[in-house]
Amino acid sequence: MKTDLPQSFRRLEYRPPVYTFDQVELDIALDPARTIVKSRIEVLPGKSFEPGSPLILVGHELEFVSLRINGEAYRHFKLTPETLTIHSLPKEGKEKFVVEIICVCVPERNTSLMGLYVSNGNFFTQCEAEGFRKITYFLDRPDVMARYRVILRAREVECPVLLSNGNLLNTERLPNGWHSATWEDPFPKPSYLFALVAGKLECIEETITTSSGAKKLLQIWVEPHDLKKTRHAMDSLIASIHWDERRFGLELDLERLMIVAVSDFNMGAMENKGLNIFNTKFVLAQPETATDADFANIESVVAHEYFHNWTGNRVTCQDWFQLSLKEGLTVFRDQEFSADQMGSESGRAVKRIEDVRLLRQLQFPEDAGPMAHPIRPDEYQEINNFYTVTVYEKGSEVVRMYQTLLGKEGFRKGMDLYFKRHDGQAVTCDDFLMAMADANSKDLTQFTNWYSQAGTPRVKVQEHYDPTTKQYQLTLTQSCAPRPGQPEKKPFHFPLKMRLLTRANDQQEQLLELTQASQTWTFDNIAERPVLSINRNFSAPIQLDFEQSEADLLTLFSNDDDAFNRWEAGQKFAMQMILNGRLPDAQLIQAYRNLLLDPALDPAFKALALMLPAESYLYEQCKSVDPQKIFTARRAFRRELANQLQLEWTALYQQMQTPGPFKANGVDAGKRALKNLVLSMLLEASPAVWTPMATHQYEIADNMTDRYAALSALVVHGSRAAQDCLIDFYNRFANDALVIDKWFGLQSSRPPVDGLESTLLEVKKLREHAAFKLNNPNRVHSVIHAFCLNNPASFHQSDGGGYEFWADSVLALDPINPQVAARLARALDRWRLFAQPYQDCMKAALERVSACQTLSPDVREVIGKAFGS
Ligand code: B3K
Ligand code: ZN
Repeated sequence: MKTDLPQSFRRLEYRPPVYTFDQVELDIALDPARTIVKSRIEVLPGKSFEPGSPLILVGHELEFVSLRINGEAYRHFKLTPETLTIHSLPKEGKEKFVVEIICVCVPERNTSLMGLYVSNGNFFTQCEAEGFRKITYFLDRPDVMARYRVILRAREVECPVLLSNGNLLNTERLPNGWHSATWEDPFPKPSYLFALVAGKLECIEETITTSSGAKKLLQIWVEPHDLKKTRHAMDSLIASIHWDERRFGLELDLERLMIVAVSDFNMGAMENKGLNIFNTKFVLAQPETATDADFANIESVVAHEYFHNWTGNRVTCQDWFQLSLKEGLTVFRDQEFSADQMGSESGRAVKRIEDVRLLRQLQFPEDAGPMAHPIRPDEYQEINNFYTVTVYEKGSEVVRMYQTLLGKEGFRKGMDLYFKRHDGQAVTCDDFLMAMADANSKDLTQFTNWYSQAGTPRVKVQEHYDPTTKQYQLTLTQSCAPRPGQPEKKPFHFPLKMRLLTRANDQQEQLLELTQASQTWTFDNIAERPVLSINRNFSAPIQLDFEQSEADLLTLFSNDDDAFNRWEAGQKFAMQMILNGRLPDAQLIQAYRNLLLDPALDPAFKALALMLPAESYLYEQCKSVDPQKIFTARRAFRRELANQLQLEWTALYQQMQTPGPFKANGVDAGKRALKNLVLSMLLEASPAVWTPMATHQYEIADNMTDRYAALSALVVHGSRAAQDCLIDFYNRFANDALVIDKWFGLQSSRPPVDGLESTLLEVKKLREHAAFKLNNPNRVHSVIHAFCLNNPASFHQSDGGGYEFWADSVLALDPINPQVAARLARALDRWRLFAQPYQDCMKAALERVSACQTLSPDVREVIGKAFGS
């Protein structure tokens, strides 16, 4: 049979496993060219078992050596490139039997970074979602949970350190310079949580006491020269452990918890049981080499992986369609943790604003494009394509809505019941919803629509105030555009926080629950026309259609007691002006001035309030996008702001200095954020005066935040001084891969500057640079992804040059690393939204990629869907 159509997996086709595994023993002899994997698996009938069923194991790119059943060589099996099917099983498979398999894999040739691979001479694994099948034949699905005992063998000089999940049972010297370590994980786990690490690594360690009084060993393993950069990650880990005890009553269940850093890694980090593996980017930090943003990201990723120990590992997913069960929930938990770490209400608001900015910049476009999917998708071709901002960030918003609807205590009750019911199980999003509903005796049936419907819902706001009756009426009407495969939508259940702002200040915040297509609320005894503050703290992940007058927006921007909505009003005002090609007028400038001068506001909040909406978010407000027009309007708006507020900038640049030794805390970080935003405004307004100042800041900075910000401002403004500083920067940090990534990224992200050559030309040169490597995801991201996904005005050239570069890059990356290529392939998702000539140029580039006969399933799915809607 000819099957040209890519294979799709469907949620509703889920069947429980025919067989399941009890005890698994792995004996792995590590060799970069030929790793021998011996497995011994105790097999039992599973929920879908029928006598005589064959046992179908999956394997990928493995060399099969031998099979034994119950200790005997066995020949009733069939091998295909992806499966090992064992039939005629003893006793028709009704009783426990033991399968022993020997197979071989080749880590040094594995550039996909899934399964077992080599990085800088050390061995690492990545098994989520389906990487374990690249190590041995297995039931590689999350609903098969087994207990693992692992023997690792390697040459001692090359691999002095041998790590796997759980507890270390013993180590042994072996003949010929080999040695071994035996690890046992007491907790049953799915194969995606398996991990091993071996090589020349060193660690810092701490012993802590958890809430029950137990002592736990924490270790962070890195290459020896990076040891001095691990303190912040360790502090973040300890803080996360204590936070989870306090907030959710969840304690670390392991005797030892290890974090390992690796420089070749497809994503941020991975929560393998007891052995979290991290991209170096999310572990290593020192003030001289990492920015405040890096410090904050490390804190949140360390927390995220730690929190998975309960939400993901102890309770895992039945199948990959349920991914948001663990990811949405764990993102919510890490967001709450980071907010709590900020230490103040305004700090919390800053964190909330950052999270919402990200959602709008990345997730809203995804939800409106050809890859749109509900947080629990119904269909996928390649699961790796579904580790998306929708599953993660919108998933987190959905979890946040439970907390808004049920209150913090109600949410905690739901979490407690979830663990009481499902500890040790592989479950579904429905199970989570039922735990929340049952613990609070609340009917959440309608809430399931958040799991099944894609697209950002819109809520239209209509208000009417009657001065004679003193009544205020609010009508909210919801809608959600059709998405691929979902022509009609059922109404969502929204928690909408709102408050009527009056001069008498006599109205409280309220929570409205919008469940119908349209609903009206009447408020009595409102002495005069109020100003509506709605969707406070972004209580629901929606787009509001609300034609609020500029006067009302200004009132909110100046006075709203909800810090999020205060920020929001400024964004909305600026957005409307930019989209209409207007410059900030005197009243808006005055409002910005007041905000900048308000001593009660956090510097970090001010910095966010002065940041204009991202271009990608502006695109989503248009019917047909002219990227150059939007770029020009946004830049003009910013220039005007820069010019009009020069006096304030100059004063702030001084006031926001943080003298004395560098401190990575939130207060100082906020000051640096504002100071550096101000520096770039000053460079815009009077380059002659401020170029030397920026260069000076670059030179004397004792920390990466200030050094990088000054360099970035010089590069973005096309200052002559930028070139010398770039050379200096490279030479200073030539041995620090993560800093060199910044050097590349900075140049690839430069927006167009009049009189300078295009960033595209620069990026092509960077691709030829001796330090550029196509097989290192961080480096590729810093050059190619930064340009194609994060530099819209340079990427969207009217001659289509950016798209040509994109197509070349996708085709070059795909054979090396399909996941990295597929992520890049997403850069043209929204092609139909663009005006001509952009749209036709994008289509031509997509067609060129699509014509390649050997695309990976990852890229094939993304390109196929781009044409599909
Ligand atoms: N669970 C991992 C992501 C795995 C991605 C596989 N392609 C990281 C995380 O979300 O914590
Ligand atoms: Zn996660």
